[in-house]
Amino acid sequence: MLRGRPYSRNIMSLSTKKHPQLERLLQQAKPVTLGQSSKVLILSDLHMGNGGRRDDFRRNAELVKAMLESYYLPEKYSLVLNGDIEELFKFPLESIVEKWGYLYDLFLKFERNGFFWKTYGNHDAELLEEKAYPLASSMLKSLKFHYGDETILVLHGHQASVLLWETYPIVSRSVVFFLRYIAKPVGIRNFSTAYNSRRRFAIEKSIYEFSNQAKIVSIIGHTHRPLFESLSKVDFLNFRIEELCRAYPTADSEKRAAIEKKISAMKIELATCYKRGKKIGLRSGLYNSLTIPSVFNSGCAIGKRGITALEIEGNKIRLVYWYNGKQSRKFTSDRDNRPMELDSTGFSRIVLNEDSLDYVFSRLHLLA
Ligand SMILES: [Mn+2]
Repeated sequence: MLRGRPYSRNIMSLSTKKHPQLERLLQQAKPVTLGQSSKVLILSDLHMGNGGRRDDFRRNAELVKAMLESYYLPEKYSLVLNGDIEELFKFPLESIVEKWGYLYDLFLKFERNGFFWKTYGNHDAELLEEKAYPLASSMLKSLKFHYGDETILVLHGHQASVLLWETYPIVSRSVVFFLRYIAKPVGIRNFSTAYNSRRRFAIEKSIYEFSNQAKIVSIIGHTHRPLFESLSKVDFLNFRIEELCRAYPTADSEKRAAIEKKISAMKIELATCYKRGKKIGLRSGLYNSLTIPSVFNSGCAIGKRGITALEIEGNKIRLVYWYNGKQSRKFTSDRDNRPMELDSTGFSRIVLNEDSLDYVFSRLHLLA
């Protein structure tokens, strides 16, 4: 009668072996317990260079300094830098430390709020072994937050790549050589960050599958594409428009007007996303029908218009966007969130999306 059981268990054990490297990163991750009053900022992909023209970080350096120094540090946040903080494919470490040394001091100050950790990415993998590196004592391969009985794995995400040079430090060293000494003089621009949408999608999909199997939430960076509850901006807009259309028939006239306004704003936003489709990697369809909210991505800190980041505050998780309010257009959020201006800096923060971790894990356990 029970004949079916061992068979299905076999299938299970086969499928967990599909991602041995991710499994190892989960097992060996540094454990950190989160409490109801914990506050954590997760930032990734700063790609700091030497401050010159080819340094993609340069344009947002002031913003990063201001948000860390005047907001997250006094607000008592701990800090996780989730990989690709230095751009070692293009610049030697010494030139980066020389230019951005004051930021290293600032990062380390977050230890007094609780903790400061830095995971390695493919562009800064060398630093795992580098003893003379200013942040050496904070370097990790991955870390895991314990939230009650639940686990949130924080890793850069390149480990899910099938490309050897993105995954293994030894292979990447020859790539570093290629990029620094050959690609640079010849003028191949952004060779290393030219992620096409198929590759991004493959990485997101592996981490999505793995997280669902392990019944954990993963927080990644690497692809530079923000994800909240496994949804990209395009997915999110589609879902929200769908929800609003459903709410419309039963709404009163005042609410209907509000819904109409929201939908037309989101349609414009969506059209803009499709127009920029190639660049942002439109590929979607991680899911058959139901979305399991198991993957979050902090995006990156080298955006032309601003920076995305993830915040955990007690039982809440948020995707936030920081930008220069004097230069960028006013940012609209469907959630009626007002931007918060940071004193007189001209920089603003807006919450793009927020949910409770209890909701996230309930949904994960019900659906995965
Ligand atoms: Mn990366």
